[in-house]
Amino acid sequence: MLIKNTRSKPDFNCPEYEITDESAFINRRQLIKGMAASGALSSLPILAGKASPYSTSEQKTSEYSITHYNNFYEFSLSKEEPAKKAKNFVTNNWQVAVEGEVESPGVYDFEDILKWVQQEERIYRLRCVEAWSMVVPWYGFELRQLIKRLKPTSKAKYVQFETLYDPERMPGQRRGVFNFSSLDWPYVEGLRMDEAMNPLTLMVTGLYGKNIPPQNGAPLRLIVPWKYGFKSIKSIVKIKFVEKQPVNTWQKTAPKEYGFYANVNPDVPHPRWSQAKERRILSESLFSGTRRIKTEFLNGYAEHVAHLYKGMDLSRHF
Ligand SMILES: Nc1nc2c(c(=O)[nH]1)N[C@H]1C(S)=C(S)[C@@H](COP(=O)(O)O)O[C@H]1N2
Ligand SMILES: [Mo]
Repeated sequence: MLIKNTRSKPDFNCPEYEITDESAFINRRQLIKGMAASGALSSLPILAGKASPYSTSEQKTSEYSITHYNNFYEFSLSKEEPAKKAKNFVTNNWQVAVEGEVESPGVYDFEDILKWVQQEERIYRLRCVEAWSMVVPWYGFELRQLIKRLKPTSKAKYVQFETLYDPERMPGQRRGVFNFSSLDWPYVEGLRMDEAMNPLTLMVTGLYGKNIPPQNGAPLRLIVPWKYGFKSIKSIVKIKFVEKQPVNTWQKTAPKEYGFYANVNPDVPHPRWSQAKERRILSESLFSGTRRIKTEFLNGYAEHVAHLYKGMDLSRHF
């Protein structure tokens, strides 16, 4: 189910994107030869831009599992329910407020933000703190493109994000009979400025060649692939540049169990369970289509981001 949206679909030349690196390389060489002959070399960067050095070549999780096994507490506490309960979540005329230590504060139309940035497909791992993981062909843009455009001031040390608060449209935000609601809304997350500026940090608008479905965080969500899934906040309506480290929702809910950094780390156990292994969900079956594998430090992205945490005690800054 795809929400009807005025914005154009991601324009992949090959939506399946199934070609291997090797065949892409061969095709590219043949193309270069062909283009050199025809004198059309100038069109090459379009092709080169498609093979992101950040993408993994691991087997992708099925589109069905990615869109039917979700964590989205604004809709439900169960993982099967968000797909059903978010089905009619309409994201037309979405706006994003930009606040705080920034030269260009304001309320921006999502459609306009898309005009400022360059979008591309990247295949990233998503690793939940509950020890399941997926490999997802995301589509979106580097957060740093947006940050550069908004021009934070020198006081901005962190970026804070907020999800929509609208109990009418998000049933998980309504209070029950005991006036109890699962989390303190709105859902808040944050990154240190250098983490936000890292090229791996994506603002996601699509997956599997389609607009991102509501249960995965339409129309705009964060993906920080070296951190546990809860950092990757969905359905963003506010971006605030701040001086002090924000308190994120899970840290506020259970400070002994969840910290600000939430870097994937097999050597730092969660207080109630080991984090050394994960269950990779691949096919549509959550029972047979999974594989138990070792979790990698920084979710396998250490070469790109380990330098951000040099000299920090990662068991203390969990
Ligand atoms: N606003 C909001 N963002 C959220 C969550 C949530 O409940 N609300 N869940 C987080 C968690 S715990 C995970 S693992 C990922 C799941 O993303 P997915 O459903 O696209 O796989 O979203 C994260 N972003
Ligand atoms: Mo998660």
